[in-house]
Amino acid sequence: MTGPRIDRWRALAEKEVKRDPDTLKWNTPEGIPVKPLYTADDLAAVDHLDSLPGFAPFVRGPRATMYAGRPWTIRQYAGFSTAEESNAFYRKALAAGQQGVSVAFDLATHRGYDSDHPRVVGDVGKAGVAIDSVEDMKILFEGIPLDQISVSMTMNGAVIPVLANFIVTGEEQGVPRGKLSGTIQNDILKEFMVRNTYIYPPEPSMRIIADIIEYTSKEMPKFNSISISGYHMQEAGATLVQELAFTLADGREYVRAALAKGLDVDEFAGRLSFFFAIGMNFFMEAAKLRAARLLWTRIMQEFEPKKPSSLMLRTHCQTSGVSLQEQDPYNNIVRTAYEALAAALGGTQSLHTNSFDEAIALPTEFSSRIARNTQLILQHETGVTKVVDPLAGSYYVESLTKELADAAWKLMEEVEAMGGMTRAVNEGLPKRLIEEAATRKQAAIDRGDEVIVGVNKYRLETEDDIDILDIDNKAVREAQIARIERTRRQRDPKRAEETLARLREVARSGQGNILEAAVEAAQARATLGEISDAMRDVFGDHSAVPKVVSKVYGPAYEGEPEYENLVDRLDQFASALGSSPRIMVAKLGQDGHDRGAKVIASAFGDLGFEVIAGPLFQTPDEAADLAVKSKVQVVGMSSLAAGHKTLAPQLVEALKARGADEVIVVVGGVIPRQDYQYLLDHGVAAVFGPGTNVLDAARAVLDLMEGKRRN
Ligand code: DCA
Repeated sequence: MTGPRIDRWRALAEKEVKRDPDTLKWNTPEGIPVKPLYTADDLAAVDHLDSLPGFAPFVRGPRATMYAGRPWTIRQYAGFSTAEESNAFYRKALAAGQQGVSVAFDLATHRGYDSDHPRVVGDVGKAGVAIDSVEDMKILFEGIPLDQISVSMTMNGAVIPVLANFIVTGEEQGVPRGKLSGTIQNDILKEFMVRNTYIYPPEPSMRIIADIIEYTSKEMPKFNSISISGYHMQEAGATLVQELAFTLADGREYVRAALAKGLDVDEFAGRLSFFFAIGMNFFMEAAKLRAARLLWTRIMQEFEPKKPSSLMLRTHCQTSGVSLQEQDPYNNIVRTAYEALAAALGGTQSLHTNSFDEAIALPTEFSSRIARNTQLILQHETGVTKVVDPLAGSYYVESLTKELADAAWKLMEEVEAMGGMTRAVNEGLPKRLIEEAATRKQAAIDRGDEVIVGVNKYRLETEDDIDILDIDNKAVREAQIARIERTRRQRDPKRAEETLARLREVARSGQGNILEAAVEAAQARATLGEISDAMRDVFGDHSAVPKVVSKVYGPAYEGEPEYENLVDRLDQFASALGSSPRIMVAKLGQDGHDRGAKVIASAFGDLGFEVIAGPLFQTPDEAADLAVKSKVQVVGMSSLAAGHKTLAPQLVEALKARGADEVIVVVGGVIPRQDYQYLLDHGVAAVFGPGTNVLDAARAVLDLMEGKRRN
């Protein structure tokens, strides 16, 4: 708005705050300047304003009536160690108002290992359900009619055996594959960027995706072949512009891969789906979903589909895991509720709301109930479902929608200039940009520029313990092994071997469909590990070289005495030592979440440590070998997936066995306070739980090193 009215507002605003109102502008982490006031003038440049829901470009929603016609699906993501326990949980949740199932698998399953594999001793049953064969899958869905309840499965690495097992389970339940509804995540590009539960290198991984799209488009018309996911990018620290741009660019790449198989775009485009995170920047998150639909239509128009549904972006959303805090954890209920509201106002098709204890462990029955009820209350009590896209026309939200769309489009153009997303991922561009954003965010939190209630401000003097779920990983593993053995004993070994040989051949020759071959192997009771290995024989394993960004954390602290003092202390310690102190940041087991490890490695490097970034998926013995070879004083083990009680003591023992008792072991990440003493009793020198300020951690590590040198 120009002219005398806005001048009068400026004068009044200046009087109120006693400074230029332009100083009230807030620059979001995306670099989008947010003004204190938006007016009708801000809409002048917005050209999507007169669209309607149900019509391209779908800014206002993919359906004409949206929630007024049918509310979003309440779809809680869960998996508890064993198929029996998970099944009981799903059945109870469905009876209590949940509307779809969403399966979380354990880390061993994700990475294509059977529960009896020696590399996964600490991982079986952690962070989800262990599935070794059709026998487990049948128990998982017992009493859940697969022709009525849609099932989403978060699986990317071992996507072929898991989907094959699901199809065979349906068949054996009497539900033909054509009637199965649901979604498989099947999004490998983001695994290479942030989540790391990949198995094979990028090229064969892209073939697997194209084969799944081909198979489901022909055989399973009600099944969504992929869930193109930005969620894990935001969790790893991406800004919303990065999340939007890289997710849609991934989508474009998958469309190209399917077209390269000779499919017609209208055969499969309507069954592509998306998955976004919803964090705490309330209006920006709602605007992000609107911008995503706008941009997806623009992208899909390039492929000239005939069906309107091919231009439509449909998405699942999950409230943000990283916004959950260990400190004062009931605050998480409030955070999740606001995030859920943003997802609804943005027009999501399906939603998971996190349980308040998920920052530290798998949810309990109590915390799951609150999470589910958060959505039920939103749907039944608040009235938000009664009107389609209620934020439409808001000066602020419409401006944000456009700004986000423009910024994301610009980043997508960069990716296109590199030759598309597979190339960009191979060259490490998205990973680097996301890691820089994550490190910048950590510095902003550590400095207190970004306030987190109960963590870096308004912290409680004492925290009460909350009840958390503890998994007896050993018992779960033993039970799984017994069942695998039984399955192997009871199957026709010749048939299992023949189907695996056929799968190997389809993988090798490039002729035929990999999923089709795997379905036969699953029918013959080949296990998940055997099916994965048949493809490993042909495709090999992907291994990434860990890279750490530098000079992002340090510059954010330029000139701050607290930071400079620590740098000086480290400098003095290095002089006394004769070299920079060396720390190895280790990731053990099949837990691929490495945001925390990367941020620590980057910040410690800027402070003056020499940092050795260990590769992902090491065993304790491999990590100890690398620590000894690298002559480190400290190993910092980062754990986000509950394997710490098994893996940390094994690491301590492995170091001892190599005569490296003097190496200090510290553990950081998602460690419940209840476990601290156990770790300290087993040779760990310090534990840094969620919300630890990085400078505090560095100071503590330096104290430990100085103590060791004095003794
Ligand atoms: N009026 C009439 N019908 C409607 C309306 C409406 N207002 N809104 C939705 N529907 C229909 C849909 O067309 C759909 O039927 P169809 O499959 O035959 O087309 C059905 O109701 C279900 O609605 P939909 O919006 O597709 O919701 P979901 O089945 O829950 O699917 C989706 C959501 C995002 C597409 C899916 O990929 C999904 O569930 N993802 C979850 C991923 C996940 O859980 N990840 C875990 C991390």
